[in-house]
Amino acid sequence: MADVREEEVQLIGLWYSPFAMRVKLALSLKGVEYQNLEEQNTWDKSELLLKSNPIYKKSPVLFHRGHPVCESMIIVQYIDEEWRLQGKPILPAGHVERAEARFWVYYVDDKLYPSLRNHVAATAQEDKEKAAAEAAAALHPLEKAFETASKGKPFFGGDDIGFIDIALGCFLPWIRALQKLDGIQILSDNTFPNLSTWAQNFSAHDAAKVVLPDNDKMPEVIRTFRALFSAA
Ligand SMILES: N[C@@H](CCC(=O)N[C@@H](CS)C(=O)NCC(=O)O)C(=O)O
Repeated sequence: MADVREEEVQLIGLWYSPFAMRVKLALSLKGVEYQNLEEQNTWDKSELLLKSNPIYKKSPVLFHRGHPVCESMIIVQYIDEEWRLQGKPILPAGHVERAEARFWVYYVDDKLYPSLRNHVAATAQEDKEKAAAEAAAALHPLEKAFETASKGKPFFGGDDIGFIDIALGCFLPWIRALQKLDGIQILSDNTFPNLSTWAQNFSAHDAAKVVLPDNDKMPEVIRTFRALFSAA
């Protein structure tokens, strides 16, 4: 079992996990060094993961001074609070804007993520198209929300990546891989002009470039998931 070291920041995650990417991105934005404790895969869970997130048994888990913090966007908030004097704030300054940002992050996980998960699990063409249409439908309110949150700036967070950017942006590698594999557009330029430009800005950001996996490696992950699902 990997050692949890009191003096260090450590992260249990998976390189292809959008949830682990969120935490890595927040740590990168704050300039926090950490030790990556890579899980083998989604199913063969390490003893440390089971012990440190006994309720959900899911990664990512962040250890700070030996203390485990679970749930990706709760971890991002923890990072923003703990390293508030480093980098720019991730959550907006005003409590109304903070509540709005938290609402959209909840929405991303509640509405967009399930349709992407269904798309990954789909093997029949009809199911793929249905899941892609559901994912696109979930993006529509975000296209509008971008205008309000960004106020004409490049990110939901304004001039820099913020809370909503982190939550949504870390699904981009999965969206791009699904589009490439199945040839069905989810985030099309015509339908989502704001989000398409935002996606380019997000992917070109230095912190995101360090954290987001190579686009070429992602389709293979989806093929592996699909092979496992159909075998089950
Ligand atoms: N809501 C969780 C989701 C985390 C999650 O689904 N993690 C996946 C890895 S991508 C996992 O550990 N899956 C194992 C399982 O579902 O049993 C978060 O935001 O951290």
